[in-house]
Amino acid sequence: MKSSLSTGKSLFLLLLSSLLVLNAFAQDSRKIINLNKDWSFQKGTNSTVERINLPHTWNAFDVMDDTPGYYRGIGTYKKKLVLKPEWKNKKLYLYFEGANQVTEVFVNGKKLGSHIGGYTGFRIPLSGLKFNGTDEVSVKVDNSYNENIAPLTADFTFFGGLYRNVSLMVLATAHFDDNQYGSKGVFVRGENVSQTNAEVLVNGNLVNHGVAKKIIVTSVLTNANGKKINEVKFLTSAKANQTIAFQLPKIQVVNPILWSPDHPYLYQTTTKLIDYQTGKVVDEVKTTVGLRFFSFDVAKGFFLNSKPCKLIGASRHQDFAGMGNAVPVDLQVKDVELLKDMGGNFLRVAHYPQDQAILDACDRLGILASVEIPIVNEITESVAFTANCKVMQLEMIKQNYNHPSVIIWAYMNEVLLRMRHADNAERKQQYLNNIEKLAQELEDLTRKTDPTRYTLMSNHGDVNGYIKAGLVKIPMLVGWNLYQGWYGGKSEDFGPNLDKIHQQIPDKPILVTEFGADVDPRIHAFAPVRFDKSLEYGMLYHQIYIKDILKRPFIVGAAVWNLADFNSETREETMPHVNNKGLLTLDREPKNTFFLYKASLQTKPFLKIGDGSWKLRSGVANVNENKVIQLVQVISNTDTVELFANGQSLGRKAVVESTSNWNFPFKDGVNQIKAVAISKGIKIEDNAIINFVVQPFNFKDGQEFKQLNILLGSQRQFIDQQKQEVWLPNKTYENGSWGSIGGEIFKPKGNSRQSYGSDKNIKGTTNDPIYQTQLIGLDAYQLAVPKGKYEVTLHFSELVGTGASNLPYNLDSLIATNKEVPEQRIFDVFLNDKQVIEGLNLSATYGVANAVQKKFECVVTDDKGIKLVFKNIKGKAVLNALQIKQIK
Ligand code: GCB
Repeated sequence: MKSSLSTGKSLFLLLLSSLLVLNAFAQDSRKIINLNKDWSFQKGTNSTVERINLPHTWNAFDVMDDTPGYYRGIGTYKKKLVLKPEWKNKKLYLYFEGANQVTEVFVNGKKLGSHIGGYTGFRIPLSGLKFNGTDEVSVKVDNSYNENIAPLTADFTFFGGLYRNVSLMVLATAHFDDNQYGSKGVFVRGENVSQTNAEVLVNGNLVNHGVAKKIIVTSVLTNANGKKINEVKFLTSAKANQTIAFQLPKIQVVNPILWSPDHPYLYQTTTKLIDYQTGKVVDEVKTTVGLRFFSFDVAKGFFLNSKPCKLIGASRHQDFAGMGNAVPVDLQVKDVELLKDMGGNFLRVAHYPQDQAILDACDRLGILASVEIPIVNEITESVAFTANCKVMQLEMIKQNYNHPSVIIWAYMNEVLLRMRHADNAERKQQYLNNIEKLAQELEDLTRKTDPTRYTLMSNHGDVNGYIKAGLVKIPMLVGWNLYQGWYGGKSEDFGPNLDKIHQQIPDKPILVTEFGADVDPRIHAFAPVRFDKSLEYGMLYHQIYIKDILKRPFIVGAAVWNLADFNSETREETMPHVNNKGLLTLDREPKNTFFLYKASLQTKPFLKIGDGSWKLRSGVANVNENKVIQLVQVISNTDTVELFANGQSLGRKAVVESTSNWNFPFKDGVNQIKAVAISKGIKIEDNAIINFVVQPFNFKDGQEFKQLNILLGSQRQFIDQQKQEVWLPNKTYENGSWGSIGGEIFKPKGNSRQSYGSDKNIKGTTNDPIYQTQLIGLDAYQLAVPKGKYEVTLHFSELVGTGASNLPYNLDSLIATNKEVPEQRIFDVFLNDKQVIEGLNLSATYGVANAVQKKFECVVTDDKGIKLVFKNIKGKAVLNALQIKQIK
C-alpha cells in the first residue's frame, strides 16, 4: 500500500516536472502598474481642482501654521484609467497601499468598494469597465474623526489623503488571492529553524474566476545568489469561482544561512500558479525569506538564533518635514538606514503599520521589528470599533507576515491614558472591562493567525493601573513607555523604576517601548534642566537611560521615542505642532543624541564633535577678556580623545559614557576644532568650524559693537537659523556691563509648570522661544554701550491668559486645562529718558501669545549708554526679549 502510493506520487511529480520544463517560459503572470501619476484632486466640495501626483496629503501645510487644527474631511481623487483591450479577460484590481482613513472607490460612477483604517493596504476588484479610454476611477477619502475607527486621539497628526502608492493589478482569472485582508495571498515562513536545518513553508489562497481547471502550485527556494535550493509542487482542481487554501510540502534547507542583524541573509521563494492544461504560468509571487529563530526570556532577555541579542533602537513615525505623511519611499527607507547606521537593531513601527518599504528595508538591513495597530489612549465601546480593530490586526499580520524582520505584533498603546468615566466608579469599571475584553480578543486573534511571533501591548507608567485592569497578563510581552526625568521625576529614577516593574511583574519579558526627551536643536543650555528642550539636557537624559537599559539583562529591548521629530498638531511648546523627541530632526538632520547612540551601540570606531552642527555660537567674555570658555562635547566609543583648538592640542581626555567634555576657549570669529582618537591602531578624527561671537562683558569706546540679542527670563541660548542670530540669556546689570535691573522670571501656572517658560504657541513667529520666557516687573534694562547710533527692538508677548494650552501628554497627571484670565498690565517705557511707549496694554491690544515688536532708534553720546526704564500704570511691566544693533 505504502509503496504503491509513493510510486504514484513519483510518477505524478515526474509528469509535472517534464511539463514544467516544456513550458518554463510561457508566462502570463501578474502585472502591477503604478498609478501614482496625474490625478485630479479636490479638497472638500467647493475648492478648486488641482492636478497632483501621489503620494499626496491635503494636510502637508495646514498643520504648520499658527491656526489650531487641520482640515479633517473629504478629499476626492480622480483619474482616467488607460486599460488595454487584451485585459478584458483578466481580473483587474486597484491596490491602495494606504489611504487615511475611510476610502470609497468608484469606477465610472459606480461604487466598487470601500476600506476603513488609514494604515493598511487594501484591494478593490474592478468591474463595469469600458476599455475605451473613458474609464474613470474616483476615490473619496475622509479623515474626519470617527468614533469607531482607531486612532481616536494620539500625539501625532492624522494626515488625510491617498498618501501611499496606488497600483493597478492585472491578473489572470486564476491567481493568488487575499481580497479580504489585502495581502498577496502567499504566506512563507521558516519552521524548525536551527543552525543545521530549516524548513520553509509556503501556504496561501488561490482563486479561479475562470472555468474549472487543474492548477499546479509550485514554489522554488533560491539562495541569495539566485541558486535553486529546492522546489515543491502541489496539484489541485479549481472549479469556477472557487477559492482554495493551499499548503505546499515543506522545503528542506540543510545548513541554512541564518538571518541576523549582523548578517541579514535572505533567501527567496518564487511561488507560481501554473495552468495544468497549457503549462502556462498564470501568476507568480516572489517573497524574500529570512531563516531565524528567536525567543524571549524573562530574566535573560532576547535570543536570536540561540545568541543573546539586546533589542535596541527607536520608534518611527512616517511623516517628514513639509510633506506630512506623503513621503516618497526612498526617503522613508533612509530612516531605516539611519537607524542601522546608528547601531540600532530594533524598530518599533509605531503607532500603526507603515509602508511595506520600511519592513523590506528591515529585512535587508537586519533590523528586528515590532508592528502595531493604532489603538492609542482610549477605545470606543462599540461593536464597530472592535470589528474595525480586528480587521486592522488581520490586515497588519497578513500584509506583513512574510517579513523575517517582524518578531512582534502589538495592538494597544497607553490604552489607559485617557481614562473615560473617571467620575463614575461603576461605569469606569465597565469601560475597563471592555478594554480588557478587546485586548483579549485581539490577543487570541493574533496568536491564532500567527503563532510564530510574540504579542505586545505598550503601557504608560501607571504600572498598577494596567495590572489591576488585567492588561498585563494578556500579551506575551509587556512594553512600558517611561519618561522619568521628562514628564515627571528625575532621569535617575528610571533604573530603580525598571527594577520595581521587574519585581512586580516577574513573569513577563519587559521592553521599554518608549523613552525620550524633547530636544529643539535651536536651544542650548549650559545648566540644562528638564523641559528646557536643550540639546544638553537631552544628552544627559539619554546617557542615563542608555546605561540603565544596557546593564539590565531583563530589559529585553528598548526603543527611543522617537527616531525623528514628528508632526503632532495639538502640541505647542518651542516648535509648535512638532514633537521634538527625535534623535533626528523632522528633515532627518542628526542631533547630538543620535551620535550618542551611535557611540554607545556601534562597534566600529566612532568619533564626532558633538556640537559640530552648532556652527554659530556666542557667549559673554569675562571682564577684560576677549575669549569665552564653553563646553565642547566629543562623542565617541574610543577610550580617549585628544582635542585641538585652532591647531593647538588641549591634551587628551578619557571618554566617559560615550562623551568627553572640554572647556573650549572660543575666540571671536572662526574657531577650528579637531578631535583625534586612536582605536584598534587606527587614527580617526573629526573637524568642526564654529563661528563664535564674543559678546563683551564691558564695552569700550571705539570698540566695534556687534548686535546683542537677549532672552529675558531664560537661561538658554537660542539660534535663529534663518537670520543666523544667537540669542543669549539675560544677566543682571553690573557696572559698565549690561543687564536687567529688577524683575522676576515668568513661571507658568498649573499644569503648564511642566514647561520652561510658557508652552503656548506664540503667533506671528516661528522663533517661539524668543517670546516664551519673560521678566516681569523689571525696573530697567541698561547697556553701557560705546557711543554711537543704535536700533533697539523690544519683544513682548503676554504669556498669561485664555488660549492657554497645556502639554497634552503629561503622562504623570492629566490635569484638566484651567482657563486663565489674561493678565492686565499697562506700562510706559522710556529710552534714555525719552518716552517711547505710552500706556502699552499688552493683552488688550495684542491679545495673548502674540509676538509684538517695538523698534526704536537712539544716539548714545556719553558713557551712560542705553537705559530703558519701565513704569507700571497697572499690573507689572514685562519684557520677553531685547535686541540692540549699532547702525550707521
Ligand atoms: C507617549 C506616547 C507617544 C507620545 C509620547 C510623547 O507615551 O505613546 O505617542 O508621542 O509619549 O512624546 O509624549
